[in-house]
Amino acid sequence: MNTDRTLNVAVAGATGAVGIQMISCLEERNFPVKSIRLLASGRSKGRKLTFRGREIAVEELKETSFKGIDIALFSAGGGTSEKFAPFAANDGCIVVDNSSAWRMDPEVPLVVPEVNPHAIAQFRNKGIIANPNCSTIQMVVPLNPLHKTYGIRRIVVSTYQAVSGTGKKAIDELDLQTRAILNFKAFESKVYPHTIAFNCLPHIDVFLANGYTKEEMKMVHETRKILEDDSIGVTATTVRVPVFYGHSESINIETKTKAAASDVRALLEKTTGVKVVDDPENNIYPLAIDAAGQDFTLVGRIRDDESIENGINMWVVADNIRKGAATNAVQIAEILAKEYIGV
Ligand code: 25A
Ligand code: L14
Repeated sequence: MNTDRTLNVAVAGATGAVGIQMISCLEERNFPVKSIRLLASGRSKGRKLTFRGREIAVEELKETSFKGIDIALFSAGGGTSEKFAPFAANDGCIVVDNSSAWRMDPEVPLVVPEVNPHAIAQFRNKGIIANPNCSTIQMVVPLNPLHKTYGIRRIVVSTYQAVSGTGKKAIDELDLQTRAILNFKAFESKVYPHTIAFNCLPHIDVFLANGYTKEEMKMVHETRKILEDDSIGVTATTVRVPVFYGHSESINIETKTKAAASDVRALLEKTTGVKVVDDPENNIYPLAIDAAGQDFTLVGRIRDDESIENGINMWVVADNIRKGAATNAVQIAEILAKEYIGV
């Protein structure tokens, strides 16, 4: 039992799009921080970031950075997590990792607090807890109560993903390209293989041998792991769209027993973390620009799929940097602190 009731925290990848949001979430949610260590690559060493009104210098992430740290939030890319998370865990620090490096390791829990908080207990295996992919998180939050009540047989999902998922450099690329095109100026594509401004790219993360992208297969495997049911069929098409913040998803679900759209709406209205935004007569439905900056998963356009017996369609939107990454990681850290560390 920790009697002093505050923790030493580190953020690895602190200067990135998600890292900066993690720092804000720790502040906003009043996480019990005793000290905070901000880590990034050597490029950012000495840069100053603010936490609770105090300037803190960024340090270079090293194997020895985690001595005396209780919880570390990682968001510095898969390679960095793969290399450094074991050093942190070895020093007794619990890692909440936002990269894809550890998610499918059978010993590492993959957690969305509204769905499978009990899995956090498995942090004891490796000292690591994985934060799921942003597109998976916002999908399982509303689908979990449907699966529990009606049983989900199959999911067909298409995503419309914001550039902020790729990090800061992609936010800059969309901004620069949009301005260049509107001003008839020349521009380059450095982050994505094609122009993202005024375009849609059916390509997120790398292509795999089966013709799907890695992002699409993350949605398949991670959904089954979080809902703890390998029998659920999942097929995904993930698309990058010229939006800065907020991923949108068109989700088609086939259930085992009949779920009418009105039942689904009623169930989702009492689901934690979900806000039903569904009044089409008044042009009200979930929008990326409304989801950005808050933590709810917005669900609307809930309707029966009239082409099959037990089918439902919905449109689901969330802030990919907040609920899709930073907020979810801080929620996990809160449960760890309260229920496992005793703070
Ligand atoms: O490796 P992956 O898996 O392909 O991941 C690629 C990127 O995806 C983002 C994140 O980008 C990641 O680096 N990312 C990962 N998961 C994400 C998620 N779920 C996600 N984005 C959204 N949702 P990012 O730019 O937003 O953040 C990167 C952070 O990681 C730090 N970092 C990188 N390598 C590191 C490292 N920290 C420790 N050790 C390493 N080896 C990075 O710090 C940042 O905090 P930084 O100091 O490298 O970057 C500071 C700023 O410098 C700019 N920059 C980036 N690359 C270069 C660069 N400047 C010059 N040359 C470069 N090559 C950026 O603007 C950055 O903000
Ligand atoms: O967390 O949008 O696995 O480019 C890696 C790709 C996050 C989104 C992850 C993107 C994703 C990212």
